[in-house]
Amino acid sequence: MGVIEKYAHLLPVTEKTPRITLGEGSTPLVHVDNISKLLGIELWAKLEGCNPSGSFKDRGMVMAVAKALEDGAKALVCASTGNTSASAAAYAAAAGVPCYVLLPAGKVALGKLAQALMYGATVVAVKGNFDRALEMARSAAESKGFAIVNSVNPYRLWGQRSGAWEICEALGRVPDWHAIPVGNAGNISAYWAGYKQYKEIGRIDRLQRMMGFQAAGAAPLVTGKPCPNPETVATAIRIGNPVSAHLAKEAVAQSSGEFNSVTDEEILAAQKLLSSKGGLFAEPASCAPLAGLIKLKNEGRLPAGITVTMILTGNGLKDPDTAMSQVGRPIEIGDNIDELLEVMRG
Ligand code: AN7
Repeated sequence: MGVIEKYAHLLPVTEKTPRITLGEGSTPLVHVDNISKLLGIELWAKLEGCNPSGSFKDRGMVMAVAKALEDGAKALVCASTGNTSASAAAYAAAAGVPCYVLLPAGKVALGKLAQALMYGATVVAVKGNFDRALEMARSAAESKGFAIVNSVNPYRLWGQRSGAWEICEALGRVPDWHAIPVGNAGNISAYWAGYKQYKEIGRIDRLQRMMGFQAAGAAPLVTGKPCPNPETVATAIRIGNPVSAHLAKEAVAQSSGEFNSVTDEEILAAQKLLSSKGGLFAEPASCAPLAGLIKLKNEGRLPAGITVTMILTGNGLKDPDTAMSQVGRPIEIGDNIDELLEVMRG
């Protein structure tokens, strides 16, 4: 059952809203044993890379596209650092509507680009950063009367609330900390709204601290001002002027949370650790929270024994180039057993 059908009672859907789905949502929440021990906490990872297009974006996209269809939209438009475009293109393909995606030229991970093209979207590479591409997408959507499916579309954040509901259902309570990467700041805002909604209807009895993590080269919510030239290896969160900054600030303030930044080196080290000790391969942006937890632990600011959920927002397969830049190459041998046994001697 997809997000719309499963949570129709909590979402702004009507009987006219088409119950489209590609099987999004209901992603696993797994206890990361080795890294929990390393950090002295109970660390849970929400595997959003298990969504149909490989990222959390599908939860909100299914709602945005369903509502666009309900309203008779002729086409979808988005700007994206990659995952939104992959998700929009997938749902547009299934719904049979044209989709235009604007990407910052040369700054989108290979897997995401392959997806948008394979799903059949019209892909436009803009010589500018994401923030500029989003301005252009909004303006084009308005003049053409097409539906904009970035997180400025309120239905996106509605659908993304479902991640919070699933965490409460899986844990039977809220975590102490909710650790999440922050780019355009929609997801942290959606999770906060989702947790608050669950508290209002009595499904949980308290709320947790919202801990947002940004890349040091694109950390407007940490520095408190827009970043004109964002730069980070975590291209998904290479965003200098988040459209949902106000909502994210509110989430952090209301929950006594924090924004923290981590360097690219810390992000890549966390990605390698998560893969090699946790068996979980997430894209660089998704590893900003783990990098941040490690940093807070080193600074003596990670309380022992707390329960932390971290959202692994995108699949590691999305960005093979960054992964390959960190690891060695396979050991090449001839097709004979002696050479193989030599390798296995260690
Ligand atoms: C893997 O696809 O903005 O703070 O255009 O792909 O809600 O923006 C992606 C963002 C975190 C940040 N992790 O979430 C886009 C885009 C991954 C992401 C984020 C993104 P928001």
